[in-house]
Amino acid sequence: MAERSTTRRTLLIRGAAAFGAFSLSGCDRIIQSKFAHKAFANVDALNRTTQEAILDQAALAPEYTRDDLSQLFYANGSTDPDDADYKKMVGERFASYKLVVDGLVEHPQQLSLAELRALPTRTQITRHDCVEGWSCIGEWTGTPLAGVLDRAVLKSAARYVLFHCFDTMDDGDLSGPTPFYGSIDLAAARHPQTILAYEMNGEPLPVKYGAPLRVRVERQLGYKMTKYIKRIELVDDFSKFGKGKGGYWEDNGYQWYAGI
Ligand SMILES: Nc1nc2c(c(=O)[nH]1)N[C@H]1C(S)=C(S)[C@@H](COP(=O)(O)O)O[C@H]1N2
Ligand SMILES: [Mo]
Repeated sequence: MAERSTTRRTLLIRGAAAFGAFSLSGCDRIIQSKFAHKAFANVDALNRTTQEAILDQAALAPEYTRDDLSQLFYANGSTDPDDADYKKMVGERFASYKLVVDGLVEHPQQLSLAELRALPTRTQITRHDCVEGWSCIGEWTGTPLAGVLDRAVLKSAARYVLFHCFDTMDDGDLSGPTPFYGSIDLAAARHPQTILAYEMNGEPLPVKYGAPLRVRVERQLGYKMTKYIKRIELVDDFSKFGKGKGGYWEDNGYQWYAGI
């Protein structure tokens, strides 16, 4: 499948077409988050303030048991990046992978997968809700992002965590491939369920789901769960990245704050 070159329209069509398959795949339509969504559909800044006021950002997302795991977890957006540097890393099973943490930090980091695995571990079984209307339950193992930020020691000006990725998106226009990126604020970054996941369902994170490292931001929608992370940059402002809205999907119309 040419997952990389999908436009929003084809994604939406595919999302709708895929609905029928979910009862078979073990994934389901979003139920709980529907109200929050509809109610705050359009306005961005207002949306964010309102949602932050109404939703308790510190509350934990529900956790499930292994019996609840979706038999088939739907994959969305990039699922097989064909970017040259990424392909090379897949070929060597990410042996030379180093997560870079830099920007507004006192101690920039370069962490291999072995080093990330040696940090405190957290496993959680949670429900992933995609804005297109499907949900799947998966088990994620990784290290809390808060601990990684603490190692790097944030400068006081740091306000957002920006994720730079290996994958690029082809929007079908003449501007060429757009690097995928995403961002969250420090409250989301320090939430106890926000982890840099290197395992899914007890196995090393498959390419489809964001190998070698993706973030889980369990109180927000699927498009905030950035996959294929190569660099984490601490910034005071994200307006100078991409088209300025804080992420690839946000640049294409989705809201920056996607609380559920
Ligand atoms: N790097 C990257 N991260 C991404 C995307 C993407 O295309 N590229 N798609 C997002 C969307 S819209 C969703 S719903 C989830 C899908 O994660 P999954 O493939 O594990 O289901 O990843 C999110 N993170
Ligand atoms: Mo999504």
